Amino acid sequence: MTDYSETTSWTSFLKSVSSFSGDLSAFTAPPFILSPVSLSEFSQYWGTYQDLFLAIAQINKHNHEAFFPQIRSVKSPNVTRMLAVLQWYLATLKCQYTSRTQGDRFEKKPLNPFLGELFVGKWENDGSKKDDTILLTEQVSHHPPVNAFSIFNEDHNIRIQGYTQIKSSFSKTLKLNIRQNGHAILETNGHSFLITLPALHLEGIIVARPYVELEDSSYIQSSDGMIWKIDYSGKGYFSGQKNSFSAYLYKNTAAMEKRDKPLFTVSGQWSGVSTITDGNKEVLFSDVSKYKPHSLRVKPISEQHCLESRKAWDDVARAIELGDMKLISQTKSKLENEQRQLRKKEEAGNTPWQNRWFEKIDIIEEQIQPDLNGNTYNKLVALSKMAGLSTKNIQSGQKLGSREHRKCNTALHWAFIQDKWLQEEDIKV
Ligand code: CLR
Repeated sequence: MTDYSETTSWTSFLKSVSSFSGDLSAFTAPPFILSPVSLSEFSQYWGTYQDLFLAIAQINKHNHEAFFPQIRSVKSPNVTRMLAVLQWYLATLKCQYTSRTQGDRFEKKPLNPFLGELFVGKWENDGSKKDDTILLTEQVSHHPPVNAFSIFNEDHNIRIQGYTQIKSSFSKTLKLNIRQNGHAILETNGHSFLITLPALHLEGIIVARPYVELEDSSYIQSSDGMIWKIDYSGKGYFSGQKNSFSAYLYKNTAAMEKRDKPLFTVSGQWSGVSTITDGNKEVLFSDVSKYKPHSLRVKPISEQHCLESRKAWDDVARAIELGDMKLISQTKSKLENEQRQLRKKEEAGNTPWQNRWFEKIDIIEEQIQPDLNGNTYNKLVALSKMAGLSTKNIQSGQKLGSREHRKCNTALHWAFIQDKWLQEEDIKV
């Protein structure tokens, strides 16, 4: 294990961090902390556990009792579906937040996606083409950076779409705090789920071995009324273990606000083992290490479009792998200058960049009505309302009455426009 924390490049990096302005891309970090992978690839973590994802769509009133045989008190398909959603969600957390730090690896600074950058791929399930799950990712904004994604499996009738916009700040103790705006919406067979994005921080920066820990709470609101409240904590908070959580299932938001007894409580490590109890017996809920991760199939670079992430960043990625600082900055500058030229041309010609598969929707101006049978954005409004959460452009999962909610006046959200994908001619998965 190399000790990078003693190097002069790290010490000077730490110095530059103490005068941090909020824009992570502005840093010149030493090569050993640079990742050759773009942040636009992170959307794939939502789909890594295909079996758990597709299982959510299989639950119905005839078969639901077969899903969690160890849990005796599950009586309805809706409760079973909520359990399945949590089980899948916990596995996605493991991917999102620990997959890059297995063994003696540590979190690195991902490449900062350019406007219009795309990352697409598919998970091949039982081999038949119809059964593939498709991933579409688009960098829909550069300032501020916003990454939108859509994952769908037509055959199984399940889809998830969402977007993230991260805000970061360094604390005095050199902890990097990350807040996410955005959400994910899961839809299957007439049921929908609003998933809020957790807050997190990076620890281990001083010793040059950063890793993620989640904090505060996030929610999963179901269109059937039930809601999961998930509380996160790290080592030495209310448990001695890293990646700890407790999730409480309530029959509705009112029961959650009144702190009624939850229908179920699941607790343990989101990156490992968790148990479930209905207040009586406690049994195993999930052991993430037992599930098989499915890898995403991405076309070889030679077959990719120039907007596709791996093709666009190829030279930079290679320079990072070589650890050649000069080559890294040369190749990066080339890409960044091209982007700057493009923006200038757009401005001069009054022809702004066109988003590809996503559209920005102003839910205040369009006065979108809460409607669980409407499109995804009517559902966003309806589910947020059920959960008592704000739909404004603030940190994901904030309450209606929160200070942030009262201070913010915009509610612009990114929506996947399926027709645009159906009409797509240049990009193939
Ligand atoms: C992006 C959205 C994903 C979940 C996710 C996982 C890990 C986060 C990442 C998000 C944002 C960028 C991130 C990363 C871990 C480390 C990295 C915070 C939230 C930062 C930028 C690395 C900084 C390294 C410096 C210390 C050099 O769905």
